Amino acid sequence: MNTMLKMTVATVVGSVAALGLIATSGDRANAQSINNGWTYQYDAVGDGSGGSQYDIKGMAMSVQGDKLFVAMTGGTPLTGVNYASAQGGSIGWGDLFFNFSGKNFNDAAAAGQLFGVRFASTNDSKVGLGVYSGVQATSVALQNSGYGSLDQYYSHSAFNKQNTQGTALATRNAVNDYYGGAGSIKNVINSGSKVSDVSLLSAQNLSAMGLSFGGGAANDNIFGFSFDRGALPGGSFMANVFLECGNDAMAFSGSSAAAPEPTTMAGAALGIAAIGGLKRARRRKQAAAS
Ligand SMILES: [Ca+2]
Ligand SMILES: [Ca+2]
Repeated sequence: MNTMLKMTVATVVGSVAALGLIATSGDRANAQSINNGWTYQYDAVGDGSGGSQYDIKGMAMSVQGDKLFVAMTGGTPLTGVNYASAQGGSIGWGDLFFNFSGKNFNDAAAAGQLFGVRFASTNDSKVGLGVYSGVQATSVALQNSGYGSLDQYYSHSAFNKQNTQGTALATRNAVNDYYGGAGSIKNVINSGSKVSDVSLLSAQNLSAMGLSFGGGAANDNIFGFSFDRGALPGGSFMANVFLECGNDAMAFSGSSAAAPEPTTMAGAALGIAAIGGLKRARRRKQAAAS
């Protein structure tokens, strides 16, 4: 390998390292790796206050190409359940949050490290559809005939059980540790910077992609969405969604590789251009010598 080529490769590798793109081990023990296929996690059945139409059953994720796909299933339709006294006339899904910081939910938001996705056009989120960084969250639970706090939800003995936030936060203690205990249920984005559009997917779209929820989640409402994988960092994360009323919720613990950064692609392209230049120079030299 000639000196110039060595320098080019070293520069590209150096840029990748400097950008933090080399995968680091996650700090969440139960994070499942998100790859081409679907990774499924399930929520407790029967922990939806108000009955089956407020019972979240499961969530799945997949990384394909430059997109992250998310699928959800439960008794609540994407457009919510009609409810006259609720804000907007319906009680539906809140926004989906992503936290790669290793901090709890509130600390991640305070540090500007929380991401959020508004995917439900009829919910009471404070931002438009899309993916947001630097997210601050707020509660719309009381405007949707819901719960003032997690403690209020758990005061019903029927809901004070395992996996009320799925297997990612399997106990009430784990839930309190993650969300910061007795405060309001922060279930929608209040503010943030938009970093990607979101594309909605029907159950048929998802089925064609091989999605198949198991067990009690198979026959519920199924919907999903995708967005630019580069909108989120790589590594281990905790994602979570509450219904607008806080009647049910689910967390999802995963790990995904960072998307290739455009700057790295530019660096690689420069490297290839440099190699091309060397070859052309060598050919000219050979031509001149012959
Ligand atoms: Ca549930
Ligand atoms: Ca739940």
